[in-house]
Amino acid sequence: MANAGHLHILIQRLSDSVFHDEVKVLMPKDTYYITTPIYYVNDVPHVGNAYTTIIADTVSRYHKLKCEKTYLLTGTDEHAVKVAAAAADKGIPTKDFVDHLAEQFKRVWASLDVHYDDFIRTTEPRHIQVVQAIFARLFEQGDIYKGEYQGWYCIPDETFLAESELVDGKCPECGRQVEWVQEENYYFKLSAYSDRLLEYIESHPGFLQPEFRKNEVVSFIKQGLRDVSITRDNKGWGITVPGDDSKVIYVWFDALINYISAIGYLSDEERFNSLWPADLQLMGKDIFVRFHCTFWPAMLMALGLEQPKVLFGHGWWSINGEKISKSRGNAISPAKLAEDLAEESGASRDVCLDAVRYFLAREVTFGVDGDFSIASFKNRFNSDLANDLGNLLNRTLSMLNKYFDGIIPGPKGLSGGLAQVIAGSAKTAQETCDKLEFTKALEAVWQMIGAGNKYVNDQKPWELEKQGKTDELAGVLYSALEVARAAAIMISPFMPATAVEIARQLGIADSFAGLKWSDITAANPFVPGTKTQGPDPIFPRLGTKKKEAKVVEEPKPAEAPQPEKTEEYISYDYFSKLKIRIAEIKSAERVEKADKLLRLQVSLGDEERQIVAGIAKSYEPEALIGRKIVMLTNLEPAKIRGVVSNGMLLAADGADGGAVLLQPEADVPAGTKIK
Ligand code: ME8
Repeated sequence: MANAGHLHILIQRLSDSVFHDEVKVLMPKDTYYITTPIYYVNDVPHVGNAYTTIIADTVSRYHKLKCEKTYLLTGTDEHAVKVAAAAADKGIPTKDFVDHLAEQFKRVWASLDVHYDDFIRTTEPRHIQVVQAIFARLFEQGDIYKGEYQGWYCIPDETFLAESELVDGKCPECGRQVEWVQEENYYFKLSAYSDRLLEYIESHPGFLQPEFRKNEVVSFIKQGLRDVSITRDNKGWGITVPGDDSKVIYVWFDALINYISAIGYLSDEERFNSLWPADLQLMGKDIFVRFHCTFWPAMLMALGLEQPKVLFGHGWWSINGEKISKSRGNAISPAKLAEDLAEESGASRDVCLDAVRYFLAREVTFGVDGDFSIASFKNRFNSDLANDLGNLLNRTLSMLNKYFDGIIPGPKGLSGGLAQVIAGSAKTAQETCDKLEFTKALEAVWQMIGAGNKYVNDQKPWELEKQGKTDELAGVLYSALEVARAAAIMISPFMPATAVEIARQLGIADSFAGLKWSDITAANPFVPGTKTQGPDPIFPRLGTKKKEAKVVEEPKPAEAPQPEKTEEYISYDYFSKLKIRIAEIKSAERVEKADKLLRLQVSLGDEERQIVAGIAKSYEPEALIGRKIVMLTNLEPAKIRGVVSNGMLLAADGADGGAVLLQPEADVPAGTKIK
């Protein structure tokens, strides 16, 4: 261990080099700054971690839509004892292990359409340097001191615990075994901040949300705060104490600092000032009271920094009534859920992912606990998405096709009081989103969608057409289209891909990305003559896999005319998007436990692909090697029975219900285009 003089000099140097006490011109804060917890990299993310991150992404998108600059930070917490233990379990060097998992987290967030602005890893030098500098400074100013720690430590929760806090000798939070720790350690003087913390919380309503959790914090502080041991013996993993290599810094002291190290604290003053204080720090209730509402604010006070505007501790998801846990094998991955749903419903994977995002925001009041069950998820999919939102779009576009060749008439203005309905819904959705009341915001949007559907039912456009009331008919369809457009804007923070798909079908794809929240109520938003696309039902009802089955038109009372059976045409443009090529089969094998499926490796000349094809009943795998087939190459990759299929083999329906392969009449090389 370094001697005291040496330590003092080192600390002095670090502290001097990075602290700028005499702050010069302060740049104003101009960006809405949101953080998620940084997740432990002892495993891949599950629906719980995804929940916080998806909500953070939704909030960020919502503020962007309101034309605010936003900044979303997420990342990984890599120095925990349990992270090193998980690496050791797998026999992988800890650094390699965390590098791999950090990449996994990034991939998962990308697959969930989460757009973060920065991803901080606590093993990055930019973070380590700030943690050490802060340690040095707080040591120097007396907020950190050296002492002997004797007590308990819970590794899963990475928490120091007093004897009196244990329940039946176990961790009060997670109920697991604790380990006895007796070490000379450095302490943070948390006890000195009790009064200031209470005073701050009481004088800043809204600082800790939801309100009922604030009360928990207040009673926790009132029970009396003990100083926190903020180092552990150095066992080869963690940020070392500056000047004392025998110790590493306690993972929570290290981790909390990410919220400021990532945005330029001590390295880029201008950037830091444009972002701090954070507008919203999100986390689950597990790490709310002790860490984020007590330790973190006290650390900020010690550093003389402003407090975040809102610390929000949301509730806990269970799955089918059970705690989410790897050992129970119930840790749902939202991306996998979306893929399974896509396979089951025939909807696109992105839309199914949006359905998961929608469910998480809609099902449970933000702040309280919720239960995730596939049954309730499917229920919402069918009722809210397929029946309400999908139906409004499909029926309107379908009638527009039939009566007006798919061209938006206008400008028509809104009839049936729908202007007020849209304005009212936008107002409520905004007020509630601002208060993080997402269930209420989505309810307001769905009330508007319901009003749009009811309006179409009441106006009976099919009768107006029969009566030759073309102008009125145009007005009705126009109004319904405006409701669909307003819904697309309002849902875009929650369901970004779906919103874009609605915009595409409405023929407004080009302008959609530039729309703002205030455009929800723009007068006559459609350029007359706009050609709509589709309808291409976005949410096929579960249980009706075939997409073309669900253009749900008006309910048909006896007097309603039956829609004519017409061929559904597609434009050449649409067709030209299909990339069909000749492929050559290189290998073929049966897919386990799927008697109709073959896994094929095919060559497209310049690349190899794997596809899954339902031809096992008609062809023996061996007979296929070297055979040329026709393949749709730009179909979204999908997992079929757990096997990735990257393209689709095209075959004719055989008379016996089997498949008949298509073959070019003359030999053409693999990769040849078909048009
Ligand atoms: O605590 N329901 O990381 P962590 C809802 N590294 N949210 C859940 C959840 C569930 N069942 N399970 C997890 C850590 N979460 C520290 C944080 S921050 C400076 C350091 C979410 O990987 C929720 O946000 O254990 C919770 O707070 C977080 O994941 C815990 O992630």
